[in-house]
Amino acid sequence: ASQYNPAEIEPKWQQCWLETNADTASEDPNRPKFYALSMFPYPSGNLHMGHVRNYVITDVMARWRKMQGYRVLHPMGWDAFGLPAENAAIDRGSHPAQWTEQNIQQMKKQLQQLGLSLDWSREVATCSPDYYKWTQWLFLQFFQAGLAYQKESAVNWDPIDQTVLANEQVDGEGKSWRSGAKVERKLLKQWFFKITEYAEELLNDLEQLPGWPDRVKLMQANWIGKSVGAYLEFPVTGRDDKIGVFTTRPDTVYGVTYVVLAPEHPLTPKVTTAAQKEAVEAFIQEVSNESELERTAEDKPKRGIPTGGKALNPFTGEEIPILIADYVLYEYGTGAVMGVPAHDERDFQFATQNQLPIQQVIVPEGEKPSEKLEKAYTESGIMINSGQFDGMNSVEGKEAIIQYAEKQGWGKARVQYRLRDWLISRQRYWGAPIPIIHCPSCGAVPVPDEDLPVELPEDVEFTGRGGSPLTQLESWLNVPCPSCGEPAQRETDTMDTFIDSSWYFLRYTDANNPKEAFNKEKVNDWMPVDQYVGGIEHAILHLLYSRFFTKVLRDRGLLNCDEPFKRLLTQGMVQGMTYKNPNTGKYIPSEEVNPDDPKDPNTGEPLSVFYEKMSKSKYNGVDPLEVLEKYGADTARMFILFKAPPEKDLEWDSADVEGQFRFLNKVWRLVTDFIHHHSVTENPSELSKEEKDLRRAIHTAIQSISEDLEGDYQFNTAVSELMKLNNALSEAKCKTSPVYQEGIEALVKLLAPFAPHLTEELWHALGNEDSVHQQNWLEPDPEALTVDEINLVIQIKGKTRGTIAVPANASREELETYARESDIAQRYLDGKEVKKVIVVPGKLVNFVV
Ligand code: ANZ
Ligand code: ZN
Repeated sequence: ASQYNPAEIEPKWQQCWLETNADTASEDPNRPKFYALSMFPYPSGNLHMGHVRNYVITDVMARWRKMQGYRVLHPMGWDAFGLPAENAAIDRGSHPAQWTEQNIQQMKKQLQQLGLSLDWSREVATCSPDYYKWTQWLFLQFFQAGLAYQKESAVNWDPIDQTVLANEQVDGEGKSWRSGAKVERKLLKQWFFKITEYAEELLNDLEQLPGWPDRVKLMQANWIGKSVGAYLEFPVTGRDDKIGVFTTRPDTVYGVTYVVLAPEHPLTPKVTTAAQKEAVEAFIQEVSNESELERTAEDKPKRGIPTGGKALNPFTGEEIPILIADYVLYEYGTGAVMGVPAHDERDFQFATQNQLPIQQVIVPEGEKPSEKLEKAYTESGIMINSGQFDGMNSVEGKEAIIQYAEKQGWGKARVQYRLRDWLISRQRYWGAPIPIIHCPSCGAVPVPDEDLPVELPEDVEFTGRGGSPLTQLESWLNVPCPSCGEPAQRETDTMDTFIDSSWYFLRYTDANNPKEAFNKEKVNDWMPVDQYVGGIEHAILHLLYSRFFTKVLRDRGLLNCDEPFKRLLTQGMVQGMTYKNPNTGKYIPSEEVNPDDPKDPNTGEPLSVFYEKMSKSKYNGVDPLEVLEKYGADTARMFILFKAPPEKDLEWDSADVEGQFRFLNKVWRLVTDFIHHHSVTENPSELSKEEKDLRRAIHTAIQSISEDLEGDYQFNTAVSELMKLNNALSEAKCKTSPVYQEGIEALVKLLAPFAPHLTEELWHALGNEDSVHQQNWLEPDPEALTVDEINLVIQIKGKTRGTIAVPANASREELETYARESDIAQRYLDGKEVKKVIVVPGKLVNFVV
């Protein structure tokens, strides 16, 4: 028999599947649908192992569901707008479109080498005008719904990339996620999407998602950040203004000893006295360059100064000072807080530093107020020093204070979300232009539908300075106003690429429609996505934005579903063996290290060896192409699936890759041996014990593998079951029995979603003309699973003396008789008096003597 040669069979079948459109989604209305989706890649140029793992996982699901009789939609595309293309243009002078297109072609070829059952007829690239025409059209849907608006706002400005960054693109140290530059604050007119209008639904509907990891749902809930409390007003002494605050602890309002405004608050200059003016202005200047994170860092001293102004606490009738401080954020709540140092840690710290009075109004149940508080008491308790509310439990006090405030006209109940509106403007070229024309008389006018797409002009220069090249291209910029015809100017901002990826899964359902973003029937037919697979790094933003889009489009009548992704799997990371010099902190490439005695080649110091997420800077990456070349796609797939459950991290291990290659070779030999050497004899009327045992092994494999896939996609245990089945077949004696043939065919079919090329080749070698991937998934035969004999353990005084084979359905009495009459019992009992017999059906009989 010939050798297993993946280099020969893999390209052959890939070509065949492509030519026969084997993976085009069926639209047969009689089949249930299954929409399997991988997060689409950014076309950086090369696939990495993380991509490979992601797509292989989704592919097994797609192939398996198809065998189960589903019509499967399994598409792929490119998240193709974004900074790297533009940076490459600046560095190398290549146009972003060209750079992107080249990368797409290269990565597409690599994807095809993996044997993924993708429907390429639905391929999308977000940078193509056929796609972004609809991104722009959707923007206008938001605009018409009042969900897209412009606002002057302090933004995160990246001084290197010369662009605005979303809050999420600024890391914990206030640096740009991409350029690493220290982010500055700058005032600019920006476009926003009103995601806050959907905050409540985005939070509540997480409950509709039992198929999502709890961790992801928690991250989303925290991001939305719902707080329940009150809005209370403090009149400014000597003015008509009132300072409104948001508080989660209205029950502490009698303990308010000052109020604090964010320095940027519009009331700041109004309440500031002449004596404090200079100091206040200097302070505002200082704070303006601090990032939000710096301002709120817990371990940092809270800085602030008095404005000289005073306000009235309407509850106590006391006059209290108004201060400004950096820890109060203008963008959250009302941008002002009531200071309760006795019961809030930040306020305690601030009051202590600034010699502000501390007034206790809550004590733990059964305790007296302390002489001097050492730290803030932040729990609930009994209200004191609180007028008519004294003695009340503070939990009930919250409600009572809100009611009282409402009656007096001092405030009301309020729910506050941490979520902010989504800043979508980017001062960049390589994105979808925002389809708006600014007219001096009409304001922001939408580009009429028939003029979409607003195409990116090609004749621009990429200098890397001064923001977007679009602002410099007069011929593109100047257009007549669509409404009044007078000279007007195009919006030069492009959209955040997260917008492109917030609806690509909808476009796949009708990817080639030139007239609509997607047809309503088609989108409703395929949506929601049944299984989404991707990295945990998208747990918050991409998923939240996609959920938001889905809800807005539902409310616009464009589709029916509430949630886009029914089930979500966040696959674990692929980690590589990493060598690091613990003294210098330097990572050492593995080629330079002797694995048996890892030492720094430069200094001779011993290295630490561990697994870490693969990355270029750590020299611990494994290039997928090298693995494909050496072993083929099927081995790479098998290793990835076998090595760890999909949601867990995976440690790359070449010995285990080798192991999977050997396993596939065994399958190859087993099946080709069968084809060449064993002709199957007539069907016997009754199966021998051999045959029955083998049949049980076959159907146990069918049952276990189906369960592994059906439950939580436990591919690793499914592969173990496949190995067991392979062993059972190679050890079987009845190689000319029809049962053996059944087993060989079952092995090929069960292995098909995992190793699609090898199984296709073997399936054809077995004499079949159709594809193994079009076969029906197997059902276990309950009759084959029944065991007709079990091994019964015989014990004397609890000590195991041996086992005997007995019918599986024997009764207690029969079991006892079989045991008594067995040679083992005869030998050990040897006439002794049996005091008691313990029978555990299915397991053992114990004689107590
Ligand atoms: C008085 C008070 C007393 C507060 C107390 C807490 C404990 P979350 O849960 O995050 O919503 N706060 C309100 N707006 C703020 C802003 N713009 N910048 C900084 N802090 C702000 O927290 C709400 C609490 O954070 C509010 O309740 C307010 O302090 C503060 F014993 O009011 B609290
Ligand atoms: Zn006009």
